Amino acid sequence: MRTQVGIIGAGPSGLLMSQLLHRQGIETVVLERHSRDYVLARVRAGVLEHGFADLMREAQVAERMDAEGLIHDGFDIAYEGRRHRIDLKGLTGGNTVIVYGQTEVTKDLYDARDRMDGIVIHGAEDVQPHDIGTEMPFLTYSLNGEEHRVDCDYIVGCDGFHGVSRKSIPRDTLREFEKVYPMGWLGVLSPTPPVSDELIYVNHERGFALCSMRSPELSRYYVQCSADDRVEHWSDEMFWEELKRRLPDDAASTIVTAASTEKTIAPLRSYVAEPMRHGNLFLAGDAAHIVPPTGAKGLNSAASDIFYLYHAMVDHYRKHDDSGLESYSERALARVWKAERFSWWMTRLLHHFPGEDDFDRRIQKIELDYLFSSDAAMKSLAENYVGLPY
Ligand code: RFL
Ligand code: PHB
Repeated sequence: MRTQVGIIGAGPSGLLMSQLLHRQGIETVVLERHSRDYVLARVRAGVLEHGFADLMREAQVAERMDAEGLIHDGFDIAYEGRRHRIDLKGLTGGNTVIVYGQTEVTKDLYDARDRMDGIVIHGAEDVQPHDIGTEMPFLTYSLNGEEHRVDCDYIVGCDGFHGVSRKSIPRDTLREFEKVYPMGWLGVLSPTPPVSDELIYVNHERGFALCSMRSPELSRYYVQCSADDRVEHWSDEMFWEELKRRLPDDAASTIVTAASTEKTIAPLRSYVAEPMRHGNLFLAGDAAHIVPPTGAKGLNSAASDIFYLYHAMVDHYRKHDDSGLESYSERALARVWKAERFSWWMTRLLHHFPGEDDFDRRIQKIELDYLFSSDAAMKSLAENYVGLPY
């Protein structure tokens, strides 16, 4: 098979890239290791920056997001039993975020790919990029025991943190930065109305908690757990009890609980690989960088990579202008590092860190006191949360 852009991974990054390029007449083939049902069953992100929402509109996949997504003008941070509102809209001169699940984003992208007869190959095993340092890179994979080859101009690695793309860049040209946090997030999906109209991030002495949602009938809740904890250790009752202990009284007394429909533990990690290009292989999304979920920046940073790379590809094919491709890694990393900083800061601000001493706790307390008392500090939080400009 021959195509213009070979894409590894049919998560949100790969599907969005393929959809945007196809609309500009640029051919793509997407190779995905798992089945479509598996990809669609993953419950992950929930908060979309306004820039991401615009990119969904540009890709013409925003109809359902605009109809069913929940526009959030602010959120609460609960600390020492009190709720402090961060007025995103007021503090940023009118910007907001949209609460719309990653599962729905992925579903909308798949539906759009179907309508345009986009090629997405599922169950592709042993995907391997070759000759990425040359003008004629290609991909190989096996499907139902048969070997296949896709020749292309460029390869885009959208295969997430555990993918093959980043690993195919020579070790001595890749620089990695990593911080692993000594905690995880236990997340539950509950078919109940959210406890509050807006998200509540909780800093509690027993650990962080978060009240989020997917729709007016579907809630998403998290509690901080230890890094080596296991889902099997947590019955639903234990989860609800622990969540209620961490919530402010008004929320704890009104929350509606039910049997969970999904329960997972996510590790907390910051990670960046530089550069995001090697020859004709480009990395995008979780394949190149990871953030702890506290700032809701993972999917949003994947989207900004796609924005830069999509425009660079269009300039290449339409105007024979390669400047966007040349500067892709630098431009993407400049924004990625700001999301890394913000996510690290939010994580430090809101979690209980095992081993922290009295000094660390006082610094955290004063950082929160300062935040709630300073318009400038809240403005900084708000402009990062709604998303820095592309
Ligand atoms: P994905 O979603 O991991 O997709 C990668 C795809 O590549 C496939 N793949 C391969 N295919 C072929 N060959 C191989 N060798 C392959 N290896 C892997 C995989 O099967 C998969 O389909 O990466 P992508 O597309 O870059 O998207 C990134 C986002 O998924 C991620 O950043 C977010 O989910 C992070 N995240 C959040 N981000 C936000 O912006 N806002 C949030 O509110 C938010 N909340 C979260 C989150 C992540 C969480 N977890 C579970 C880590 C909450 C949680 C709990
Ligand atoms: C979610 O709804 O899953 C969610 C929301 C905000 C975050 C992280 C996750 O910061």
